[in-house]
Amino acid sequence: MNASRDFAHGRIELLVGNIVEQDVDAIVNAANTTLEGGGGVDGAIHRAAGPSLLEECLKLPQYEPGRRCPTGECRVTGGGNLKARYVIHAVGPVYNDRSAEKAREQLRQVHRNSLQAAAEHDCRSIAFPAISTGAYRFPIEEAAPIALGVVREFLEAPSSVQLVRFVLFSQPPFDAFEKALGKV
Ligand code: AR6
Repeated sequence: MNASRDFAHGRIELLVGNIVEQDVDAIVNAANTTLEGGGGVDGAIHRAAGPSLLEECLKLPQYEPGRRCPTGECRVTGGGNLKARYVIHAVGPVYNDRSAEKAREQLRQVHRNSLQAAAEHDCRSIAFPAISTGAYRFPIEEAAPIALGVVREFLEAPSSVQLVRFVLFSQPPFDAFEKALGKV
C-alpha cells in the first residue's frame, strides 16, 4: 500500500514498511535526548546500523550530563550498515494533554530541523517514521497533519531534498497519514 502527492519542489510518499530497509540518503530516527538508543524505531535503527551508530552518537557533545540533543532538535551521524548514508537523530516531544500546544510546536520544529539537516547534507531523499506517536503517545490523527504540513511548506522552496517518504509501521498510522495528505 502506498500513496504520494507532488508539490512545487518535491514529492511526499507514504508507505507501510520498515524504515531500516529504506534506500534513501537519510533516515530519521525517533530518538531521545540521550541519543544512546532505546526501543521502537530507535532500537530497530541501532540494531540494523550496527555498533558504529552508537559510537558516533556517544561522541556528540552533551548539553547537560547524559543529554546530547534537546527536544525539537536533531543530530546527524553516518548510517553504519544501513543503505542510508545518514541517520538524522530527531527528538520529538512526549505528549500529554496539559502541554499539548507545546508538544505540537516541538513536533513542527523537529520535522523542520530534520528537513533542514537533510538539505545541509545535500540529501535528495529522506525517510521519516511517525515521530512521537509510539512510546511518546502523540495521537496519530493529530501528528499526521502537523508532520505533513511542515513538509509541504518545506517543499514550496527549492533545496536538494526532492523526496520525503513517511514509512508507517502498520495500516492504522498509514490510514491517518493518507487522510491527512489529502487535506494538507
Ligand atoms: N519502521 C518504521 N516505523 C516504526 C518502526 C520501524 N522499524 N518501529 C516502530 N515504528 P517510537 P517515539 C513506529 O516509540 O514515540 C524510543 O525508545 C511505531 O509504530 O519508536 O518518538 C526512543 O529511544 C510508531 O508509530 O518513537 C525514545 O525514548 C513510531 O514508529 C522513544 O522511544 C514511533 O514510535 C521515542 O518515542
